[in-house]
Amino acid sequence: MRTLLALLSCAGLCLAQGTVVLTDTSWKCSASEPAGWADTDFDDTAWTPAVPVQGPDAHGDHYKLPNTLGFASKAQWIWVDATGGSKSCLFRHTLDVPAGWRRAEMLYVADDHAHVWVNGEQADSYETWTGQWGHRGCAVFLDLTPWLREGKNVIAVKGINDGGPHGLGAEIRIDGAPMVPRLRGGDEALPETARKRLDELVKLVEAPATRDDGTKKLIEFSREFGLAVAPVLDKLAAEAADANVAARLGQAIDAAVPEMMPVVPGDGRFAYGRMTLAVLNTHLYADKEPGCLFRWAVSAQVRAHLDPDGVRATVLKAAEDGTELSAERAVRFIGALDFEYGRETLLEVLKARPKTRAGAFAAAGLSRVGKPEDAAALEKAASCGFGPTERAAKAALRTCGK
Ligand SMILES: [Ca+2]
Repeated sequence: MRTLLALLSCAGLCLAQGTVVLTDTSWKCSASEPAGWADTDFDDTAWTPAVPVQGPDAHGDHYKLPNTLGFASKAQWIWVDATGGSKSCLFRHTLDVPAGWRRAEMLYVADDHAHVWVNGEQADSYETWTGQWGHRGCAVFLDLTPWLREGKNVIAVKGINDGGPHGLGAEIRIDGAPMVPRLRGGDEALPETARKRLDELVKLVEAPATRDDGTKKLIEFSREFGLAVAPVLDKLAAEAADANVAARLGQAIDAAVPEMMPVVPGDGRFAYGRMTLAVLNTHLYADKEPGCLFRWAVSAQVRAHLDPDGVRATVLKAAEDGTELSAERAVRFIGALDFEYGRETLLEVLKARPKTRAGAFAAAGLSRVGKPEDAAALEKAASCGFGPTERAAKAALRTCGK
């Protein structure tokens, strides 16, 4: 109990650092792919240290790793060789997870693709073409709680380069400061003027008076509120019957992009961190993005602060009625959002789909926001027969003080 109190006290009073793993020369690499290479007990002593590489940095500050991760991370782009002679690269990193751990997060990005295994189980994939490259926070947020265990763990990643720049970048935190800053109102709340403009924006997106008027205003708003509305603009542009409207939209978006892509350090909050429910819906039901893009998580959190009922209804619908993929994405949103009122949704998904990835991520989410009264559902999930859910449920039970 004393340990628990100390942990809680530290979490509340300071930014606990916990265990932090960054991509750097401590990772091991191989250009060839031996059998069993992602397994925990694979012998990687002959593998070489990862080589820090330039990655896509030459394309501009927007592509630098801190910008793609969304904060001033000290992680480095790494690969098996400096020149990128190898089209694919296997990475391994061994880490010790302390007893009683409760939360584990990974934020990662790759040029061009990555597949992530934890202790031999595939946990996630990253697709560069749906990664919103060059946008602050375009990395994917992966909750590692369903896969980690106390003691020795191995994170294994297969990076694939389609050509040109190459690299993998990641930051992992065990019981560290949450990667998504939590909104609590007060000083962090958006000003009333911004709230009014957001309401106006939502109306424009959902029912513009005329397409031309609506799109013009959307462009103005997009400059102010950032990239969260860009997909809506793209959609409108694609649908515009009037080719001139589409052309003007395209030009306007191109002109606005440099303004809308804040580069780290900038201010502490993502300037594009606003979204509409329509955009959130589009993302939840997208059929390509496998993970939870970090910038969308931040955007959704800001939106959730403004419109908790709207976000809850939108995410809950995807979690309950969607496909396995949309359910997983919805749950991963709630987990990344770290907002307490998502707790009931997580519980519902955990009960309805315990033996799925969505269920595993739901249990993981409860490791952040769970309460003692969740213990019965979590105890049931902790012996459901699906390893990822069982492990995450046990971590959540520790959060709940059980
Ligand atoms: Ca590339």
